[in-house]
Amino acid sequence: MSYSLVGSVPSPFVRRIRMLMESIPFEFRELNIYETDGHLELSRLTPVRQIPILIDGDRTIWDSRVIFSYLSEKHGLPRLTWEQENLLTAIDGALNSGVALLLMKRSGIDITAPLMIVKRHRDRIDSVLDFLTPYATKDDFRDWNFVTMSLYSFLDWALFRDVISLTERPALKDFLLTHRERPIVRATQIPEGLR
Ligand SMILES: N[C@@H](CCC(=O)N[C@@H](CS)C(=O)NCC(=O)O)C(=O)O
Repeated sequence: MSYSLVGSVPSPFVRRIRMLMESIPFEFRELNIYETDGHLELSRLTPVRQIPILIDGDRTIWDSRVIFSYLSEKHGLPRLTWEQENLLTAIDGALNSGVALLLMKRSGIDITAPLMIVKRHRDRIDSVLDFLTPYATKDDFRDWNFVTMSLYSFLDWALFRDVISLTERPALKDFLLTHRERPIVRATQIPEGLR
């Protein structure tokens, strides 16, 4: 076995790679990036200081989307269509905004306050969820591929962190229900105790 994946259990960027690697053997190196030791190890591995990181022998790959491309090439995974690339870009936009909101919350910023920075991130998430809703009712989103893995990881994480609500979005709730019982979804579940 050659791969090591460095990341944390709750991170949605890491989770989608763990899902992608369901049938690819790897060692999972868990890192708490918010603790001193974890942060030191992180800065040793990447100047960007973000997880996930994939280590393949002498090669280190940063960024989940690049890791996806790297593994796709090495393992001959199906290429994404340009429409799927756009869907991924939309999901990544929402993910980055979700992470930014969580970091603001942890920095003591009220993320319900009428602040421009908060509104920009919230609006981006809402716009992406509006855009994705019609797809969620189509057969495409019943497939299990990197797009649906990414969407599942985002929605489940954002609900867990109270960054979004799906009360008014039944189609997206149904999307989560469709995939919830998959063995890899269960195996990578965010433990309640991590809250
Ligand atoms: N574009 C990156 C984003 C990864 C990212 O934002 N990871 C978060 C964890 S979910 C992180 O490492 N944050 C570091 C920090 O907050 O200091 C990717 O796709 O891998």
